[in-house]
Amino acid sequence: TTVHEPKFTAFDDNDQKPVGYGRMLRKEDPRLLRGRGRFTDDVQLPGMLHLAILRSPFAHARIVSVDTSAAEASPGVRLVVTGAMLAEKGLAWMPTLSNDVQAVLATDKVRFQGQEVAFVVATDRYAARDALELIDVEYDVLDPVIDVRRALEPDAPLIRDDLDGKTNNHCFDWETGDEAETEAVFASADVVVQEDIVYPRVHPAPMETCGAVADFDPVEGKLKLWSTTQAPHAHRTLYAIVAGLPEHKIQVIAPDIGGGFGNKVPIYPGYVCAIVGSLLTGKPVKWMEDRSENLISTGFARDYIMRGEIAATRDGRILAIRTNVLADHGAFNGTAAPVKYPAGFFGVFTGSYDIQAAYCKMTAVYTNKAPGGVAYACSFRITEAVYLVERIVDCLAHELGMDPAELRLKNFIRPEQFPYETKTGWVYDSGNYEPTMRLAMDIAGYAELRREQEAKRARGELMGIGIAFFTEAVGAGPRKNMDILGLGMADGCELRVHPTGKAVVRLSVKTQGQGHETTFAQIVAEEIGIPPADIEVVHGDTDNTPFGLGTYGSRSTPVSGAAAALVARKVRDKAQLIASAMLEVTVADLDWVKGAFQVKGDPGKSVTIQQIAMRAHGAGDLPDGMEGGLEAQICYNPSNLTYPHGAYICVVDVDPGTAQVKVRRFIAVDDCGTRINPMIIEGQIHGGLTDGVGMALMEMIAFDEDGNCLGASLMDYLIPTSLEVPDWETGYTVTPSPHHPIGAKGVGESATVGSPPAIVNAVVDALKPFGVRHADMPLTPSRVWDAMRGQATPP
Ligand code: MCN
Ligand code: CUN
Repeated sequence: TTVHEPKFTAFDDNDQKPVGYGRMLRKEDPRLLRGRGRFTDDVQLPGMLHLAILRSPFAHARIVSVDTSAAEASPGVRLVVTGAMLAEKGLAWMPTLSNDVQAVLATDKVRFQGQEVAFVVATDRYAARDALELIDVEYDVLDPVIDVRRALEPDAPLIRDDLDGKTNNHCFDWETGDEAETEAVFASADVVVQEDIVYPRVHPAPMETCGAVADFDPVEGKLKLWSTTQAPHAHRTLYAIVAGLPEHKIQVIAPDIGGGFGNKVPIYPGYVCAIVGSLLTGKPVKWMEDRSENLISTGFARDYIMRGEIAATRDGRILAIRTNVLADHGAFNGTAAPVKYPAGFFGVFTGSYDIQAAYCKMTAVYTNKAPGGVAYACSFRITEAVYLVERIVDCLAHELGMDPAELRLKNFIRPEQFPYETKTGWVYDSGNYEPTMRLAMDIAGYAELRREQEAKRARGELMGIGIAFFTEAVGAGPRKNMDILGLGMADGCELRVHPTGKAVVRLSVKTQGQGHETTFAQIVAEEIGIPPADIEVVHGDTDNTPFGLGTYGSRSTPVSGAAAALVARKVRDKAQLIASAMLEVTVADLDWVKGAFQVKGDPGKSVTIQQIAMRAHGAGDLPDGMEGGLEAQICYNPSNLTYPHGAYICVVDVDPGTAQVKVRRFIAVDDCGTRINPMIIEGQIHGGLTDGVGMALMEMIAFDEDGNCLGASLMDYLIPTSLEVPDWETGYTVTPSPHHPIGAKGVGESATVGSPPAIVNAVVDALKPFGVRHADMPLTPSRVWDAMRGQATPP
């Protein structure tokens, strides 16, 4: 099916909402919109103390001494802790999610500006912050390594001298595809195009910064931790391993979260400090970072320097793609990706095209910058992969003098080729690319836009049309290939139907704004016919939900969504047995009509799911051997990822006098398989497209040569508002996933993945009269101005 949704669509009122899938107002909104949300910073406990962190002003420096005496004497201060004190307890270092270690508090050296050096616990936030200024740290400043290329020079200062035997700043090497085969195809190709493409360091900057409240009860021996986490169960197990506490003595609660965008996947030193603070004071301790702390010290995104090469025939048949990547991982490898995938899912850089060979070689290095890398709606680095392939395909179109839409249409994987195994070993489950592309072109009025552009060019006006077509791989596991520190990427789900037919579904994933309280109720409703309003979603509390790996990589719908559908089917199967006893017919004689079982051919004889629920708990007889109750539990291990796709078209106008870029139109056609709640999907797309405008035109975390972060506030790190973005024009196609129980694919990161290349392709297209083939993000007026004058802006 292909449908063009109107720009403005009304949604059904909650009272008349359809059961199951469809547009439905979010169940969480009455709470959130009326200020009744409960975020980590809203947690208030009796006797609670407040924690503040002293951070390094330098990117690279040896710690000579730390004097905390004045801070300890400051009013309200209860505790001051340094790295040396943590080292005595064996807690100065903690494991990262990618088998590296990271300092909780620096002991020997500081390795990036903003690194945690000491913390103060005091009676209020102000007393804690004031005391930070009284801590006297003597630093011996060292030369920092800021440029990723400098990191590999033999005489570059050594950053990770804490690692045994380490003599350079090399972090890891990684490769995928067949080098020799790819070389052979390149050697015999008619046309080879090469371009150096940088995806700069950016930051997810969620509205709510990171924080935690730790409450250790010394009598029970139990730690309760409220924290801004996208993966409560994974965090709990890691705390258990590090702290030596059993998991049942740790309860991780992720309350309402004000945006995560991957920023809330890693375990940050601040969380550990809050736990230590509570252990040492015997009081609850709250830590909330401020905006600058969030921007300078928490998980960044991207920072890939990529050399892209593409080989093709003269008539535009793409043969091979090759890339060489220099990856900046900062001071510690704190990437949150499945362990066997150190570069995340960058391996899908072959995009949506049927090609003969592909190869990628990557070198990752340490630099004196904050750790992170996998964040900002990246689908595990698919943002970088899609940017690379969609930019290099446009470079090829430029060289061949071919229309970029035509070039893409000519090379798409064809529908009959699915499931399609790429040259780097990814099995795309399903796809039908051409209709998606044609729909985007129809909505855009592509041919007419090209005519308009030609007329404008003749008048010296700069208008650009950019296309990006993407395929994503989302929904990690299966657990045999994918794990985080040994924890397999599968998800549990539990469903209980109460006697009156109301239900509770417990999830291991956790929303940060994606609307899970609504959509997971809809999935269950669709399967067992109980209205979504009668289904409560419980999540974000390890004591009250089954184990699972959490929300990131748009895996909630592909993995937990499948679990929710299957657990509901399990309940329905039991309900059917009960119905057959109630109606005195065999199971085979029953039809399921949403919400009730009906005797075949006799619609008058039926029982509703609510009647069945009462019987399951009630006084009457149940079939022989059946236990009472109506509930089930499942752990879903996906057989493959899901592969959503989309076609994006962007129209920009560039002011020839000021080089200012205006995004005039943006058309996004997405295919995420079966659509659970179209309104929520649109919200996800609108948000991701806005992110794309930010990354393409405004956002960059830059550093000066001393390693000072130049994007430490929202005055310097620019994020877009409604003023910078157009009215989004969306459409969709539906190609269900064949292996997902309801055919749904993930969508939460699609727009962030697909929009930056569409916007950059549009700007570069606008600059075609200047002979420009590539310019690096963010395309600020000064960069566009330089590009128009044939100058590359230094990174
Ligand atoms: N959905 C649907 N039909 C589909 C697919 C999804 O109705 N076929 C709905 C889902 O039910 C869910 C939402 O769309 O309510 C997103 O689902 P999914 O694609 O499974 O993604 P996740 O729920 O796993 O969300 C994670 C994803 C990631 S990794 C980032 S980063 C990101 C994103 O979501 N962070 C966000 N979108 C965000 N949106 C908000 N508001 N806040 C964030 O922090
Ligand atoms: Cu890469 S950001 Mo999301 O996967 O949480």
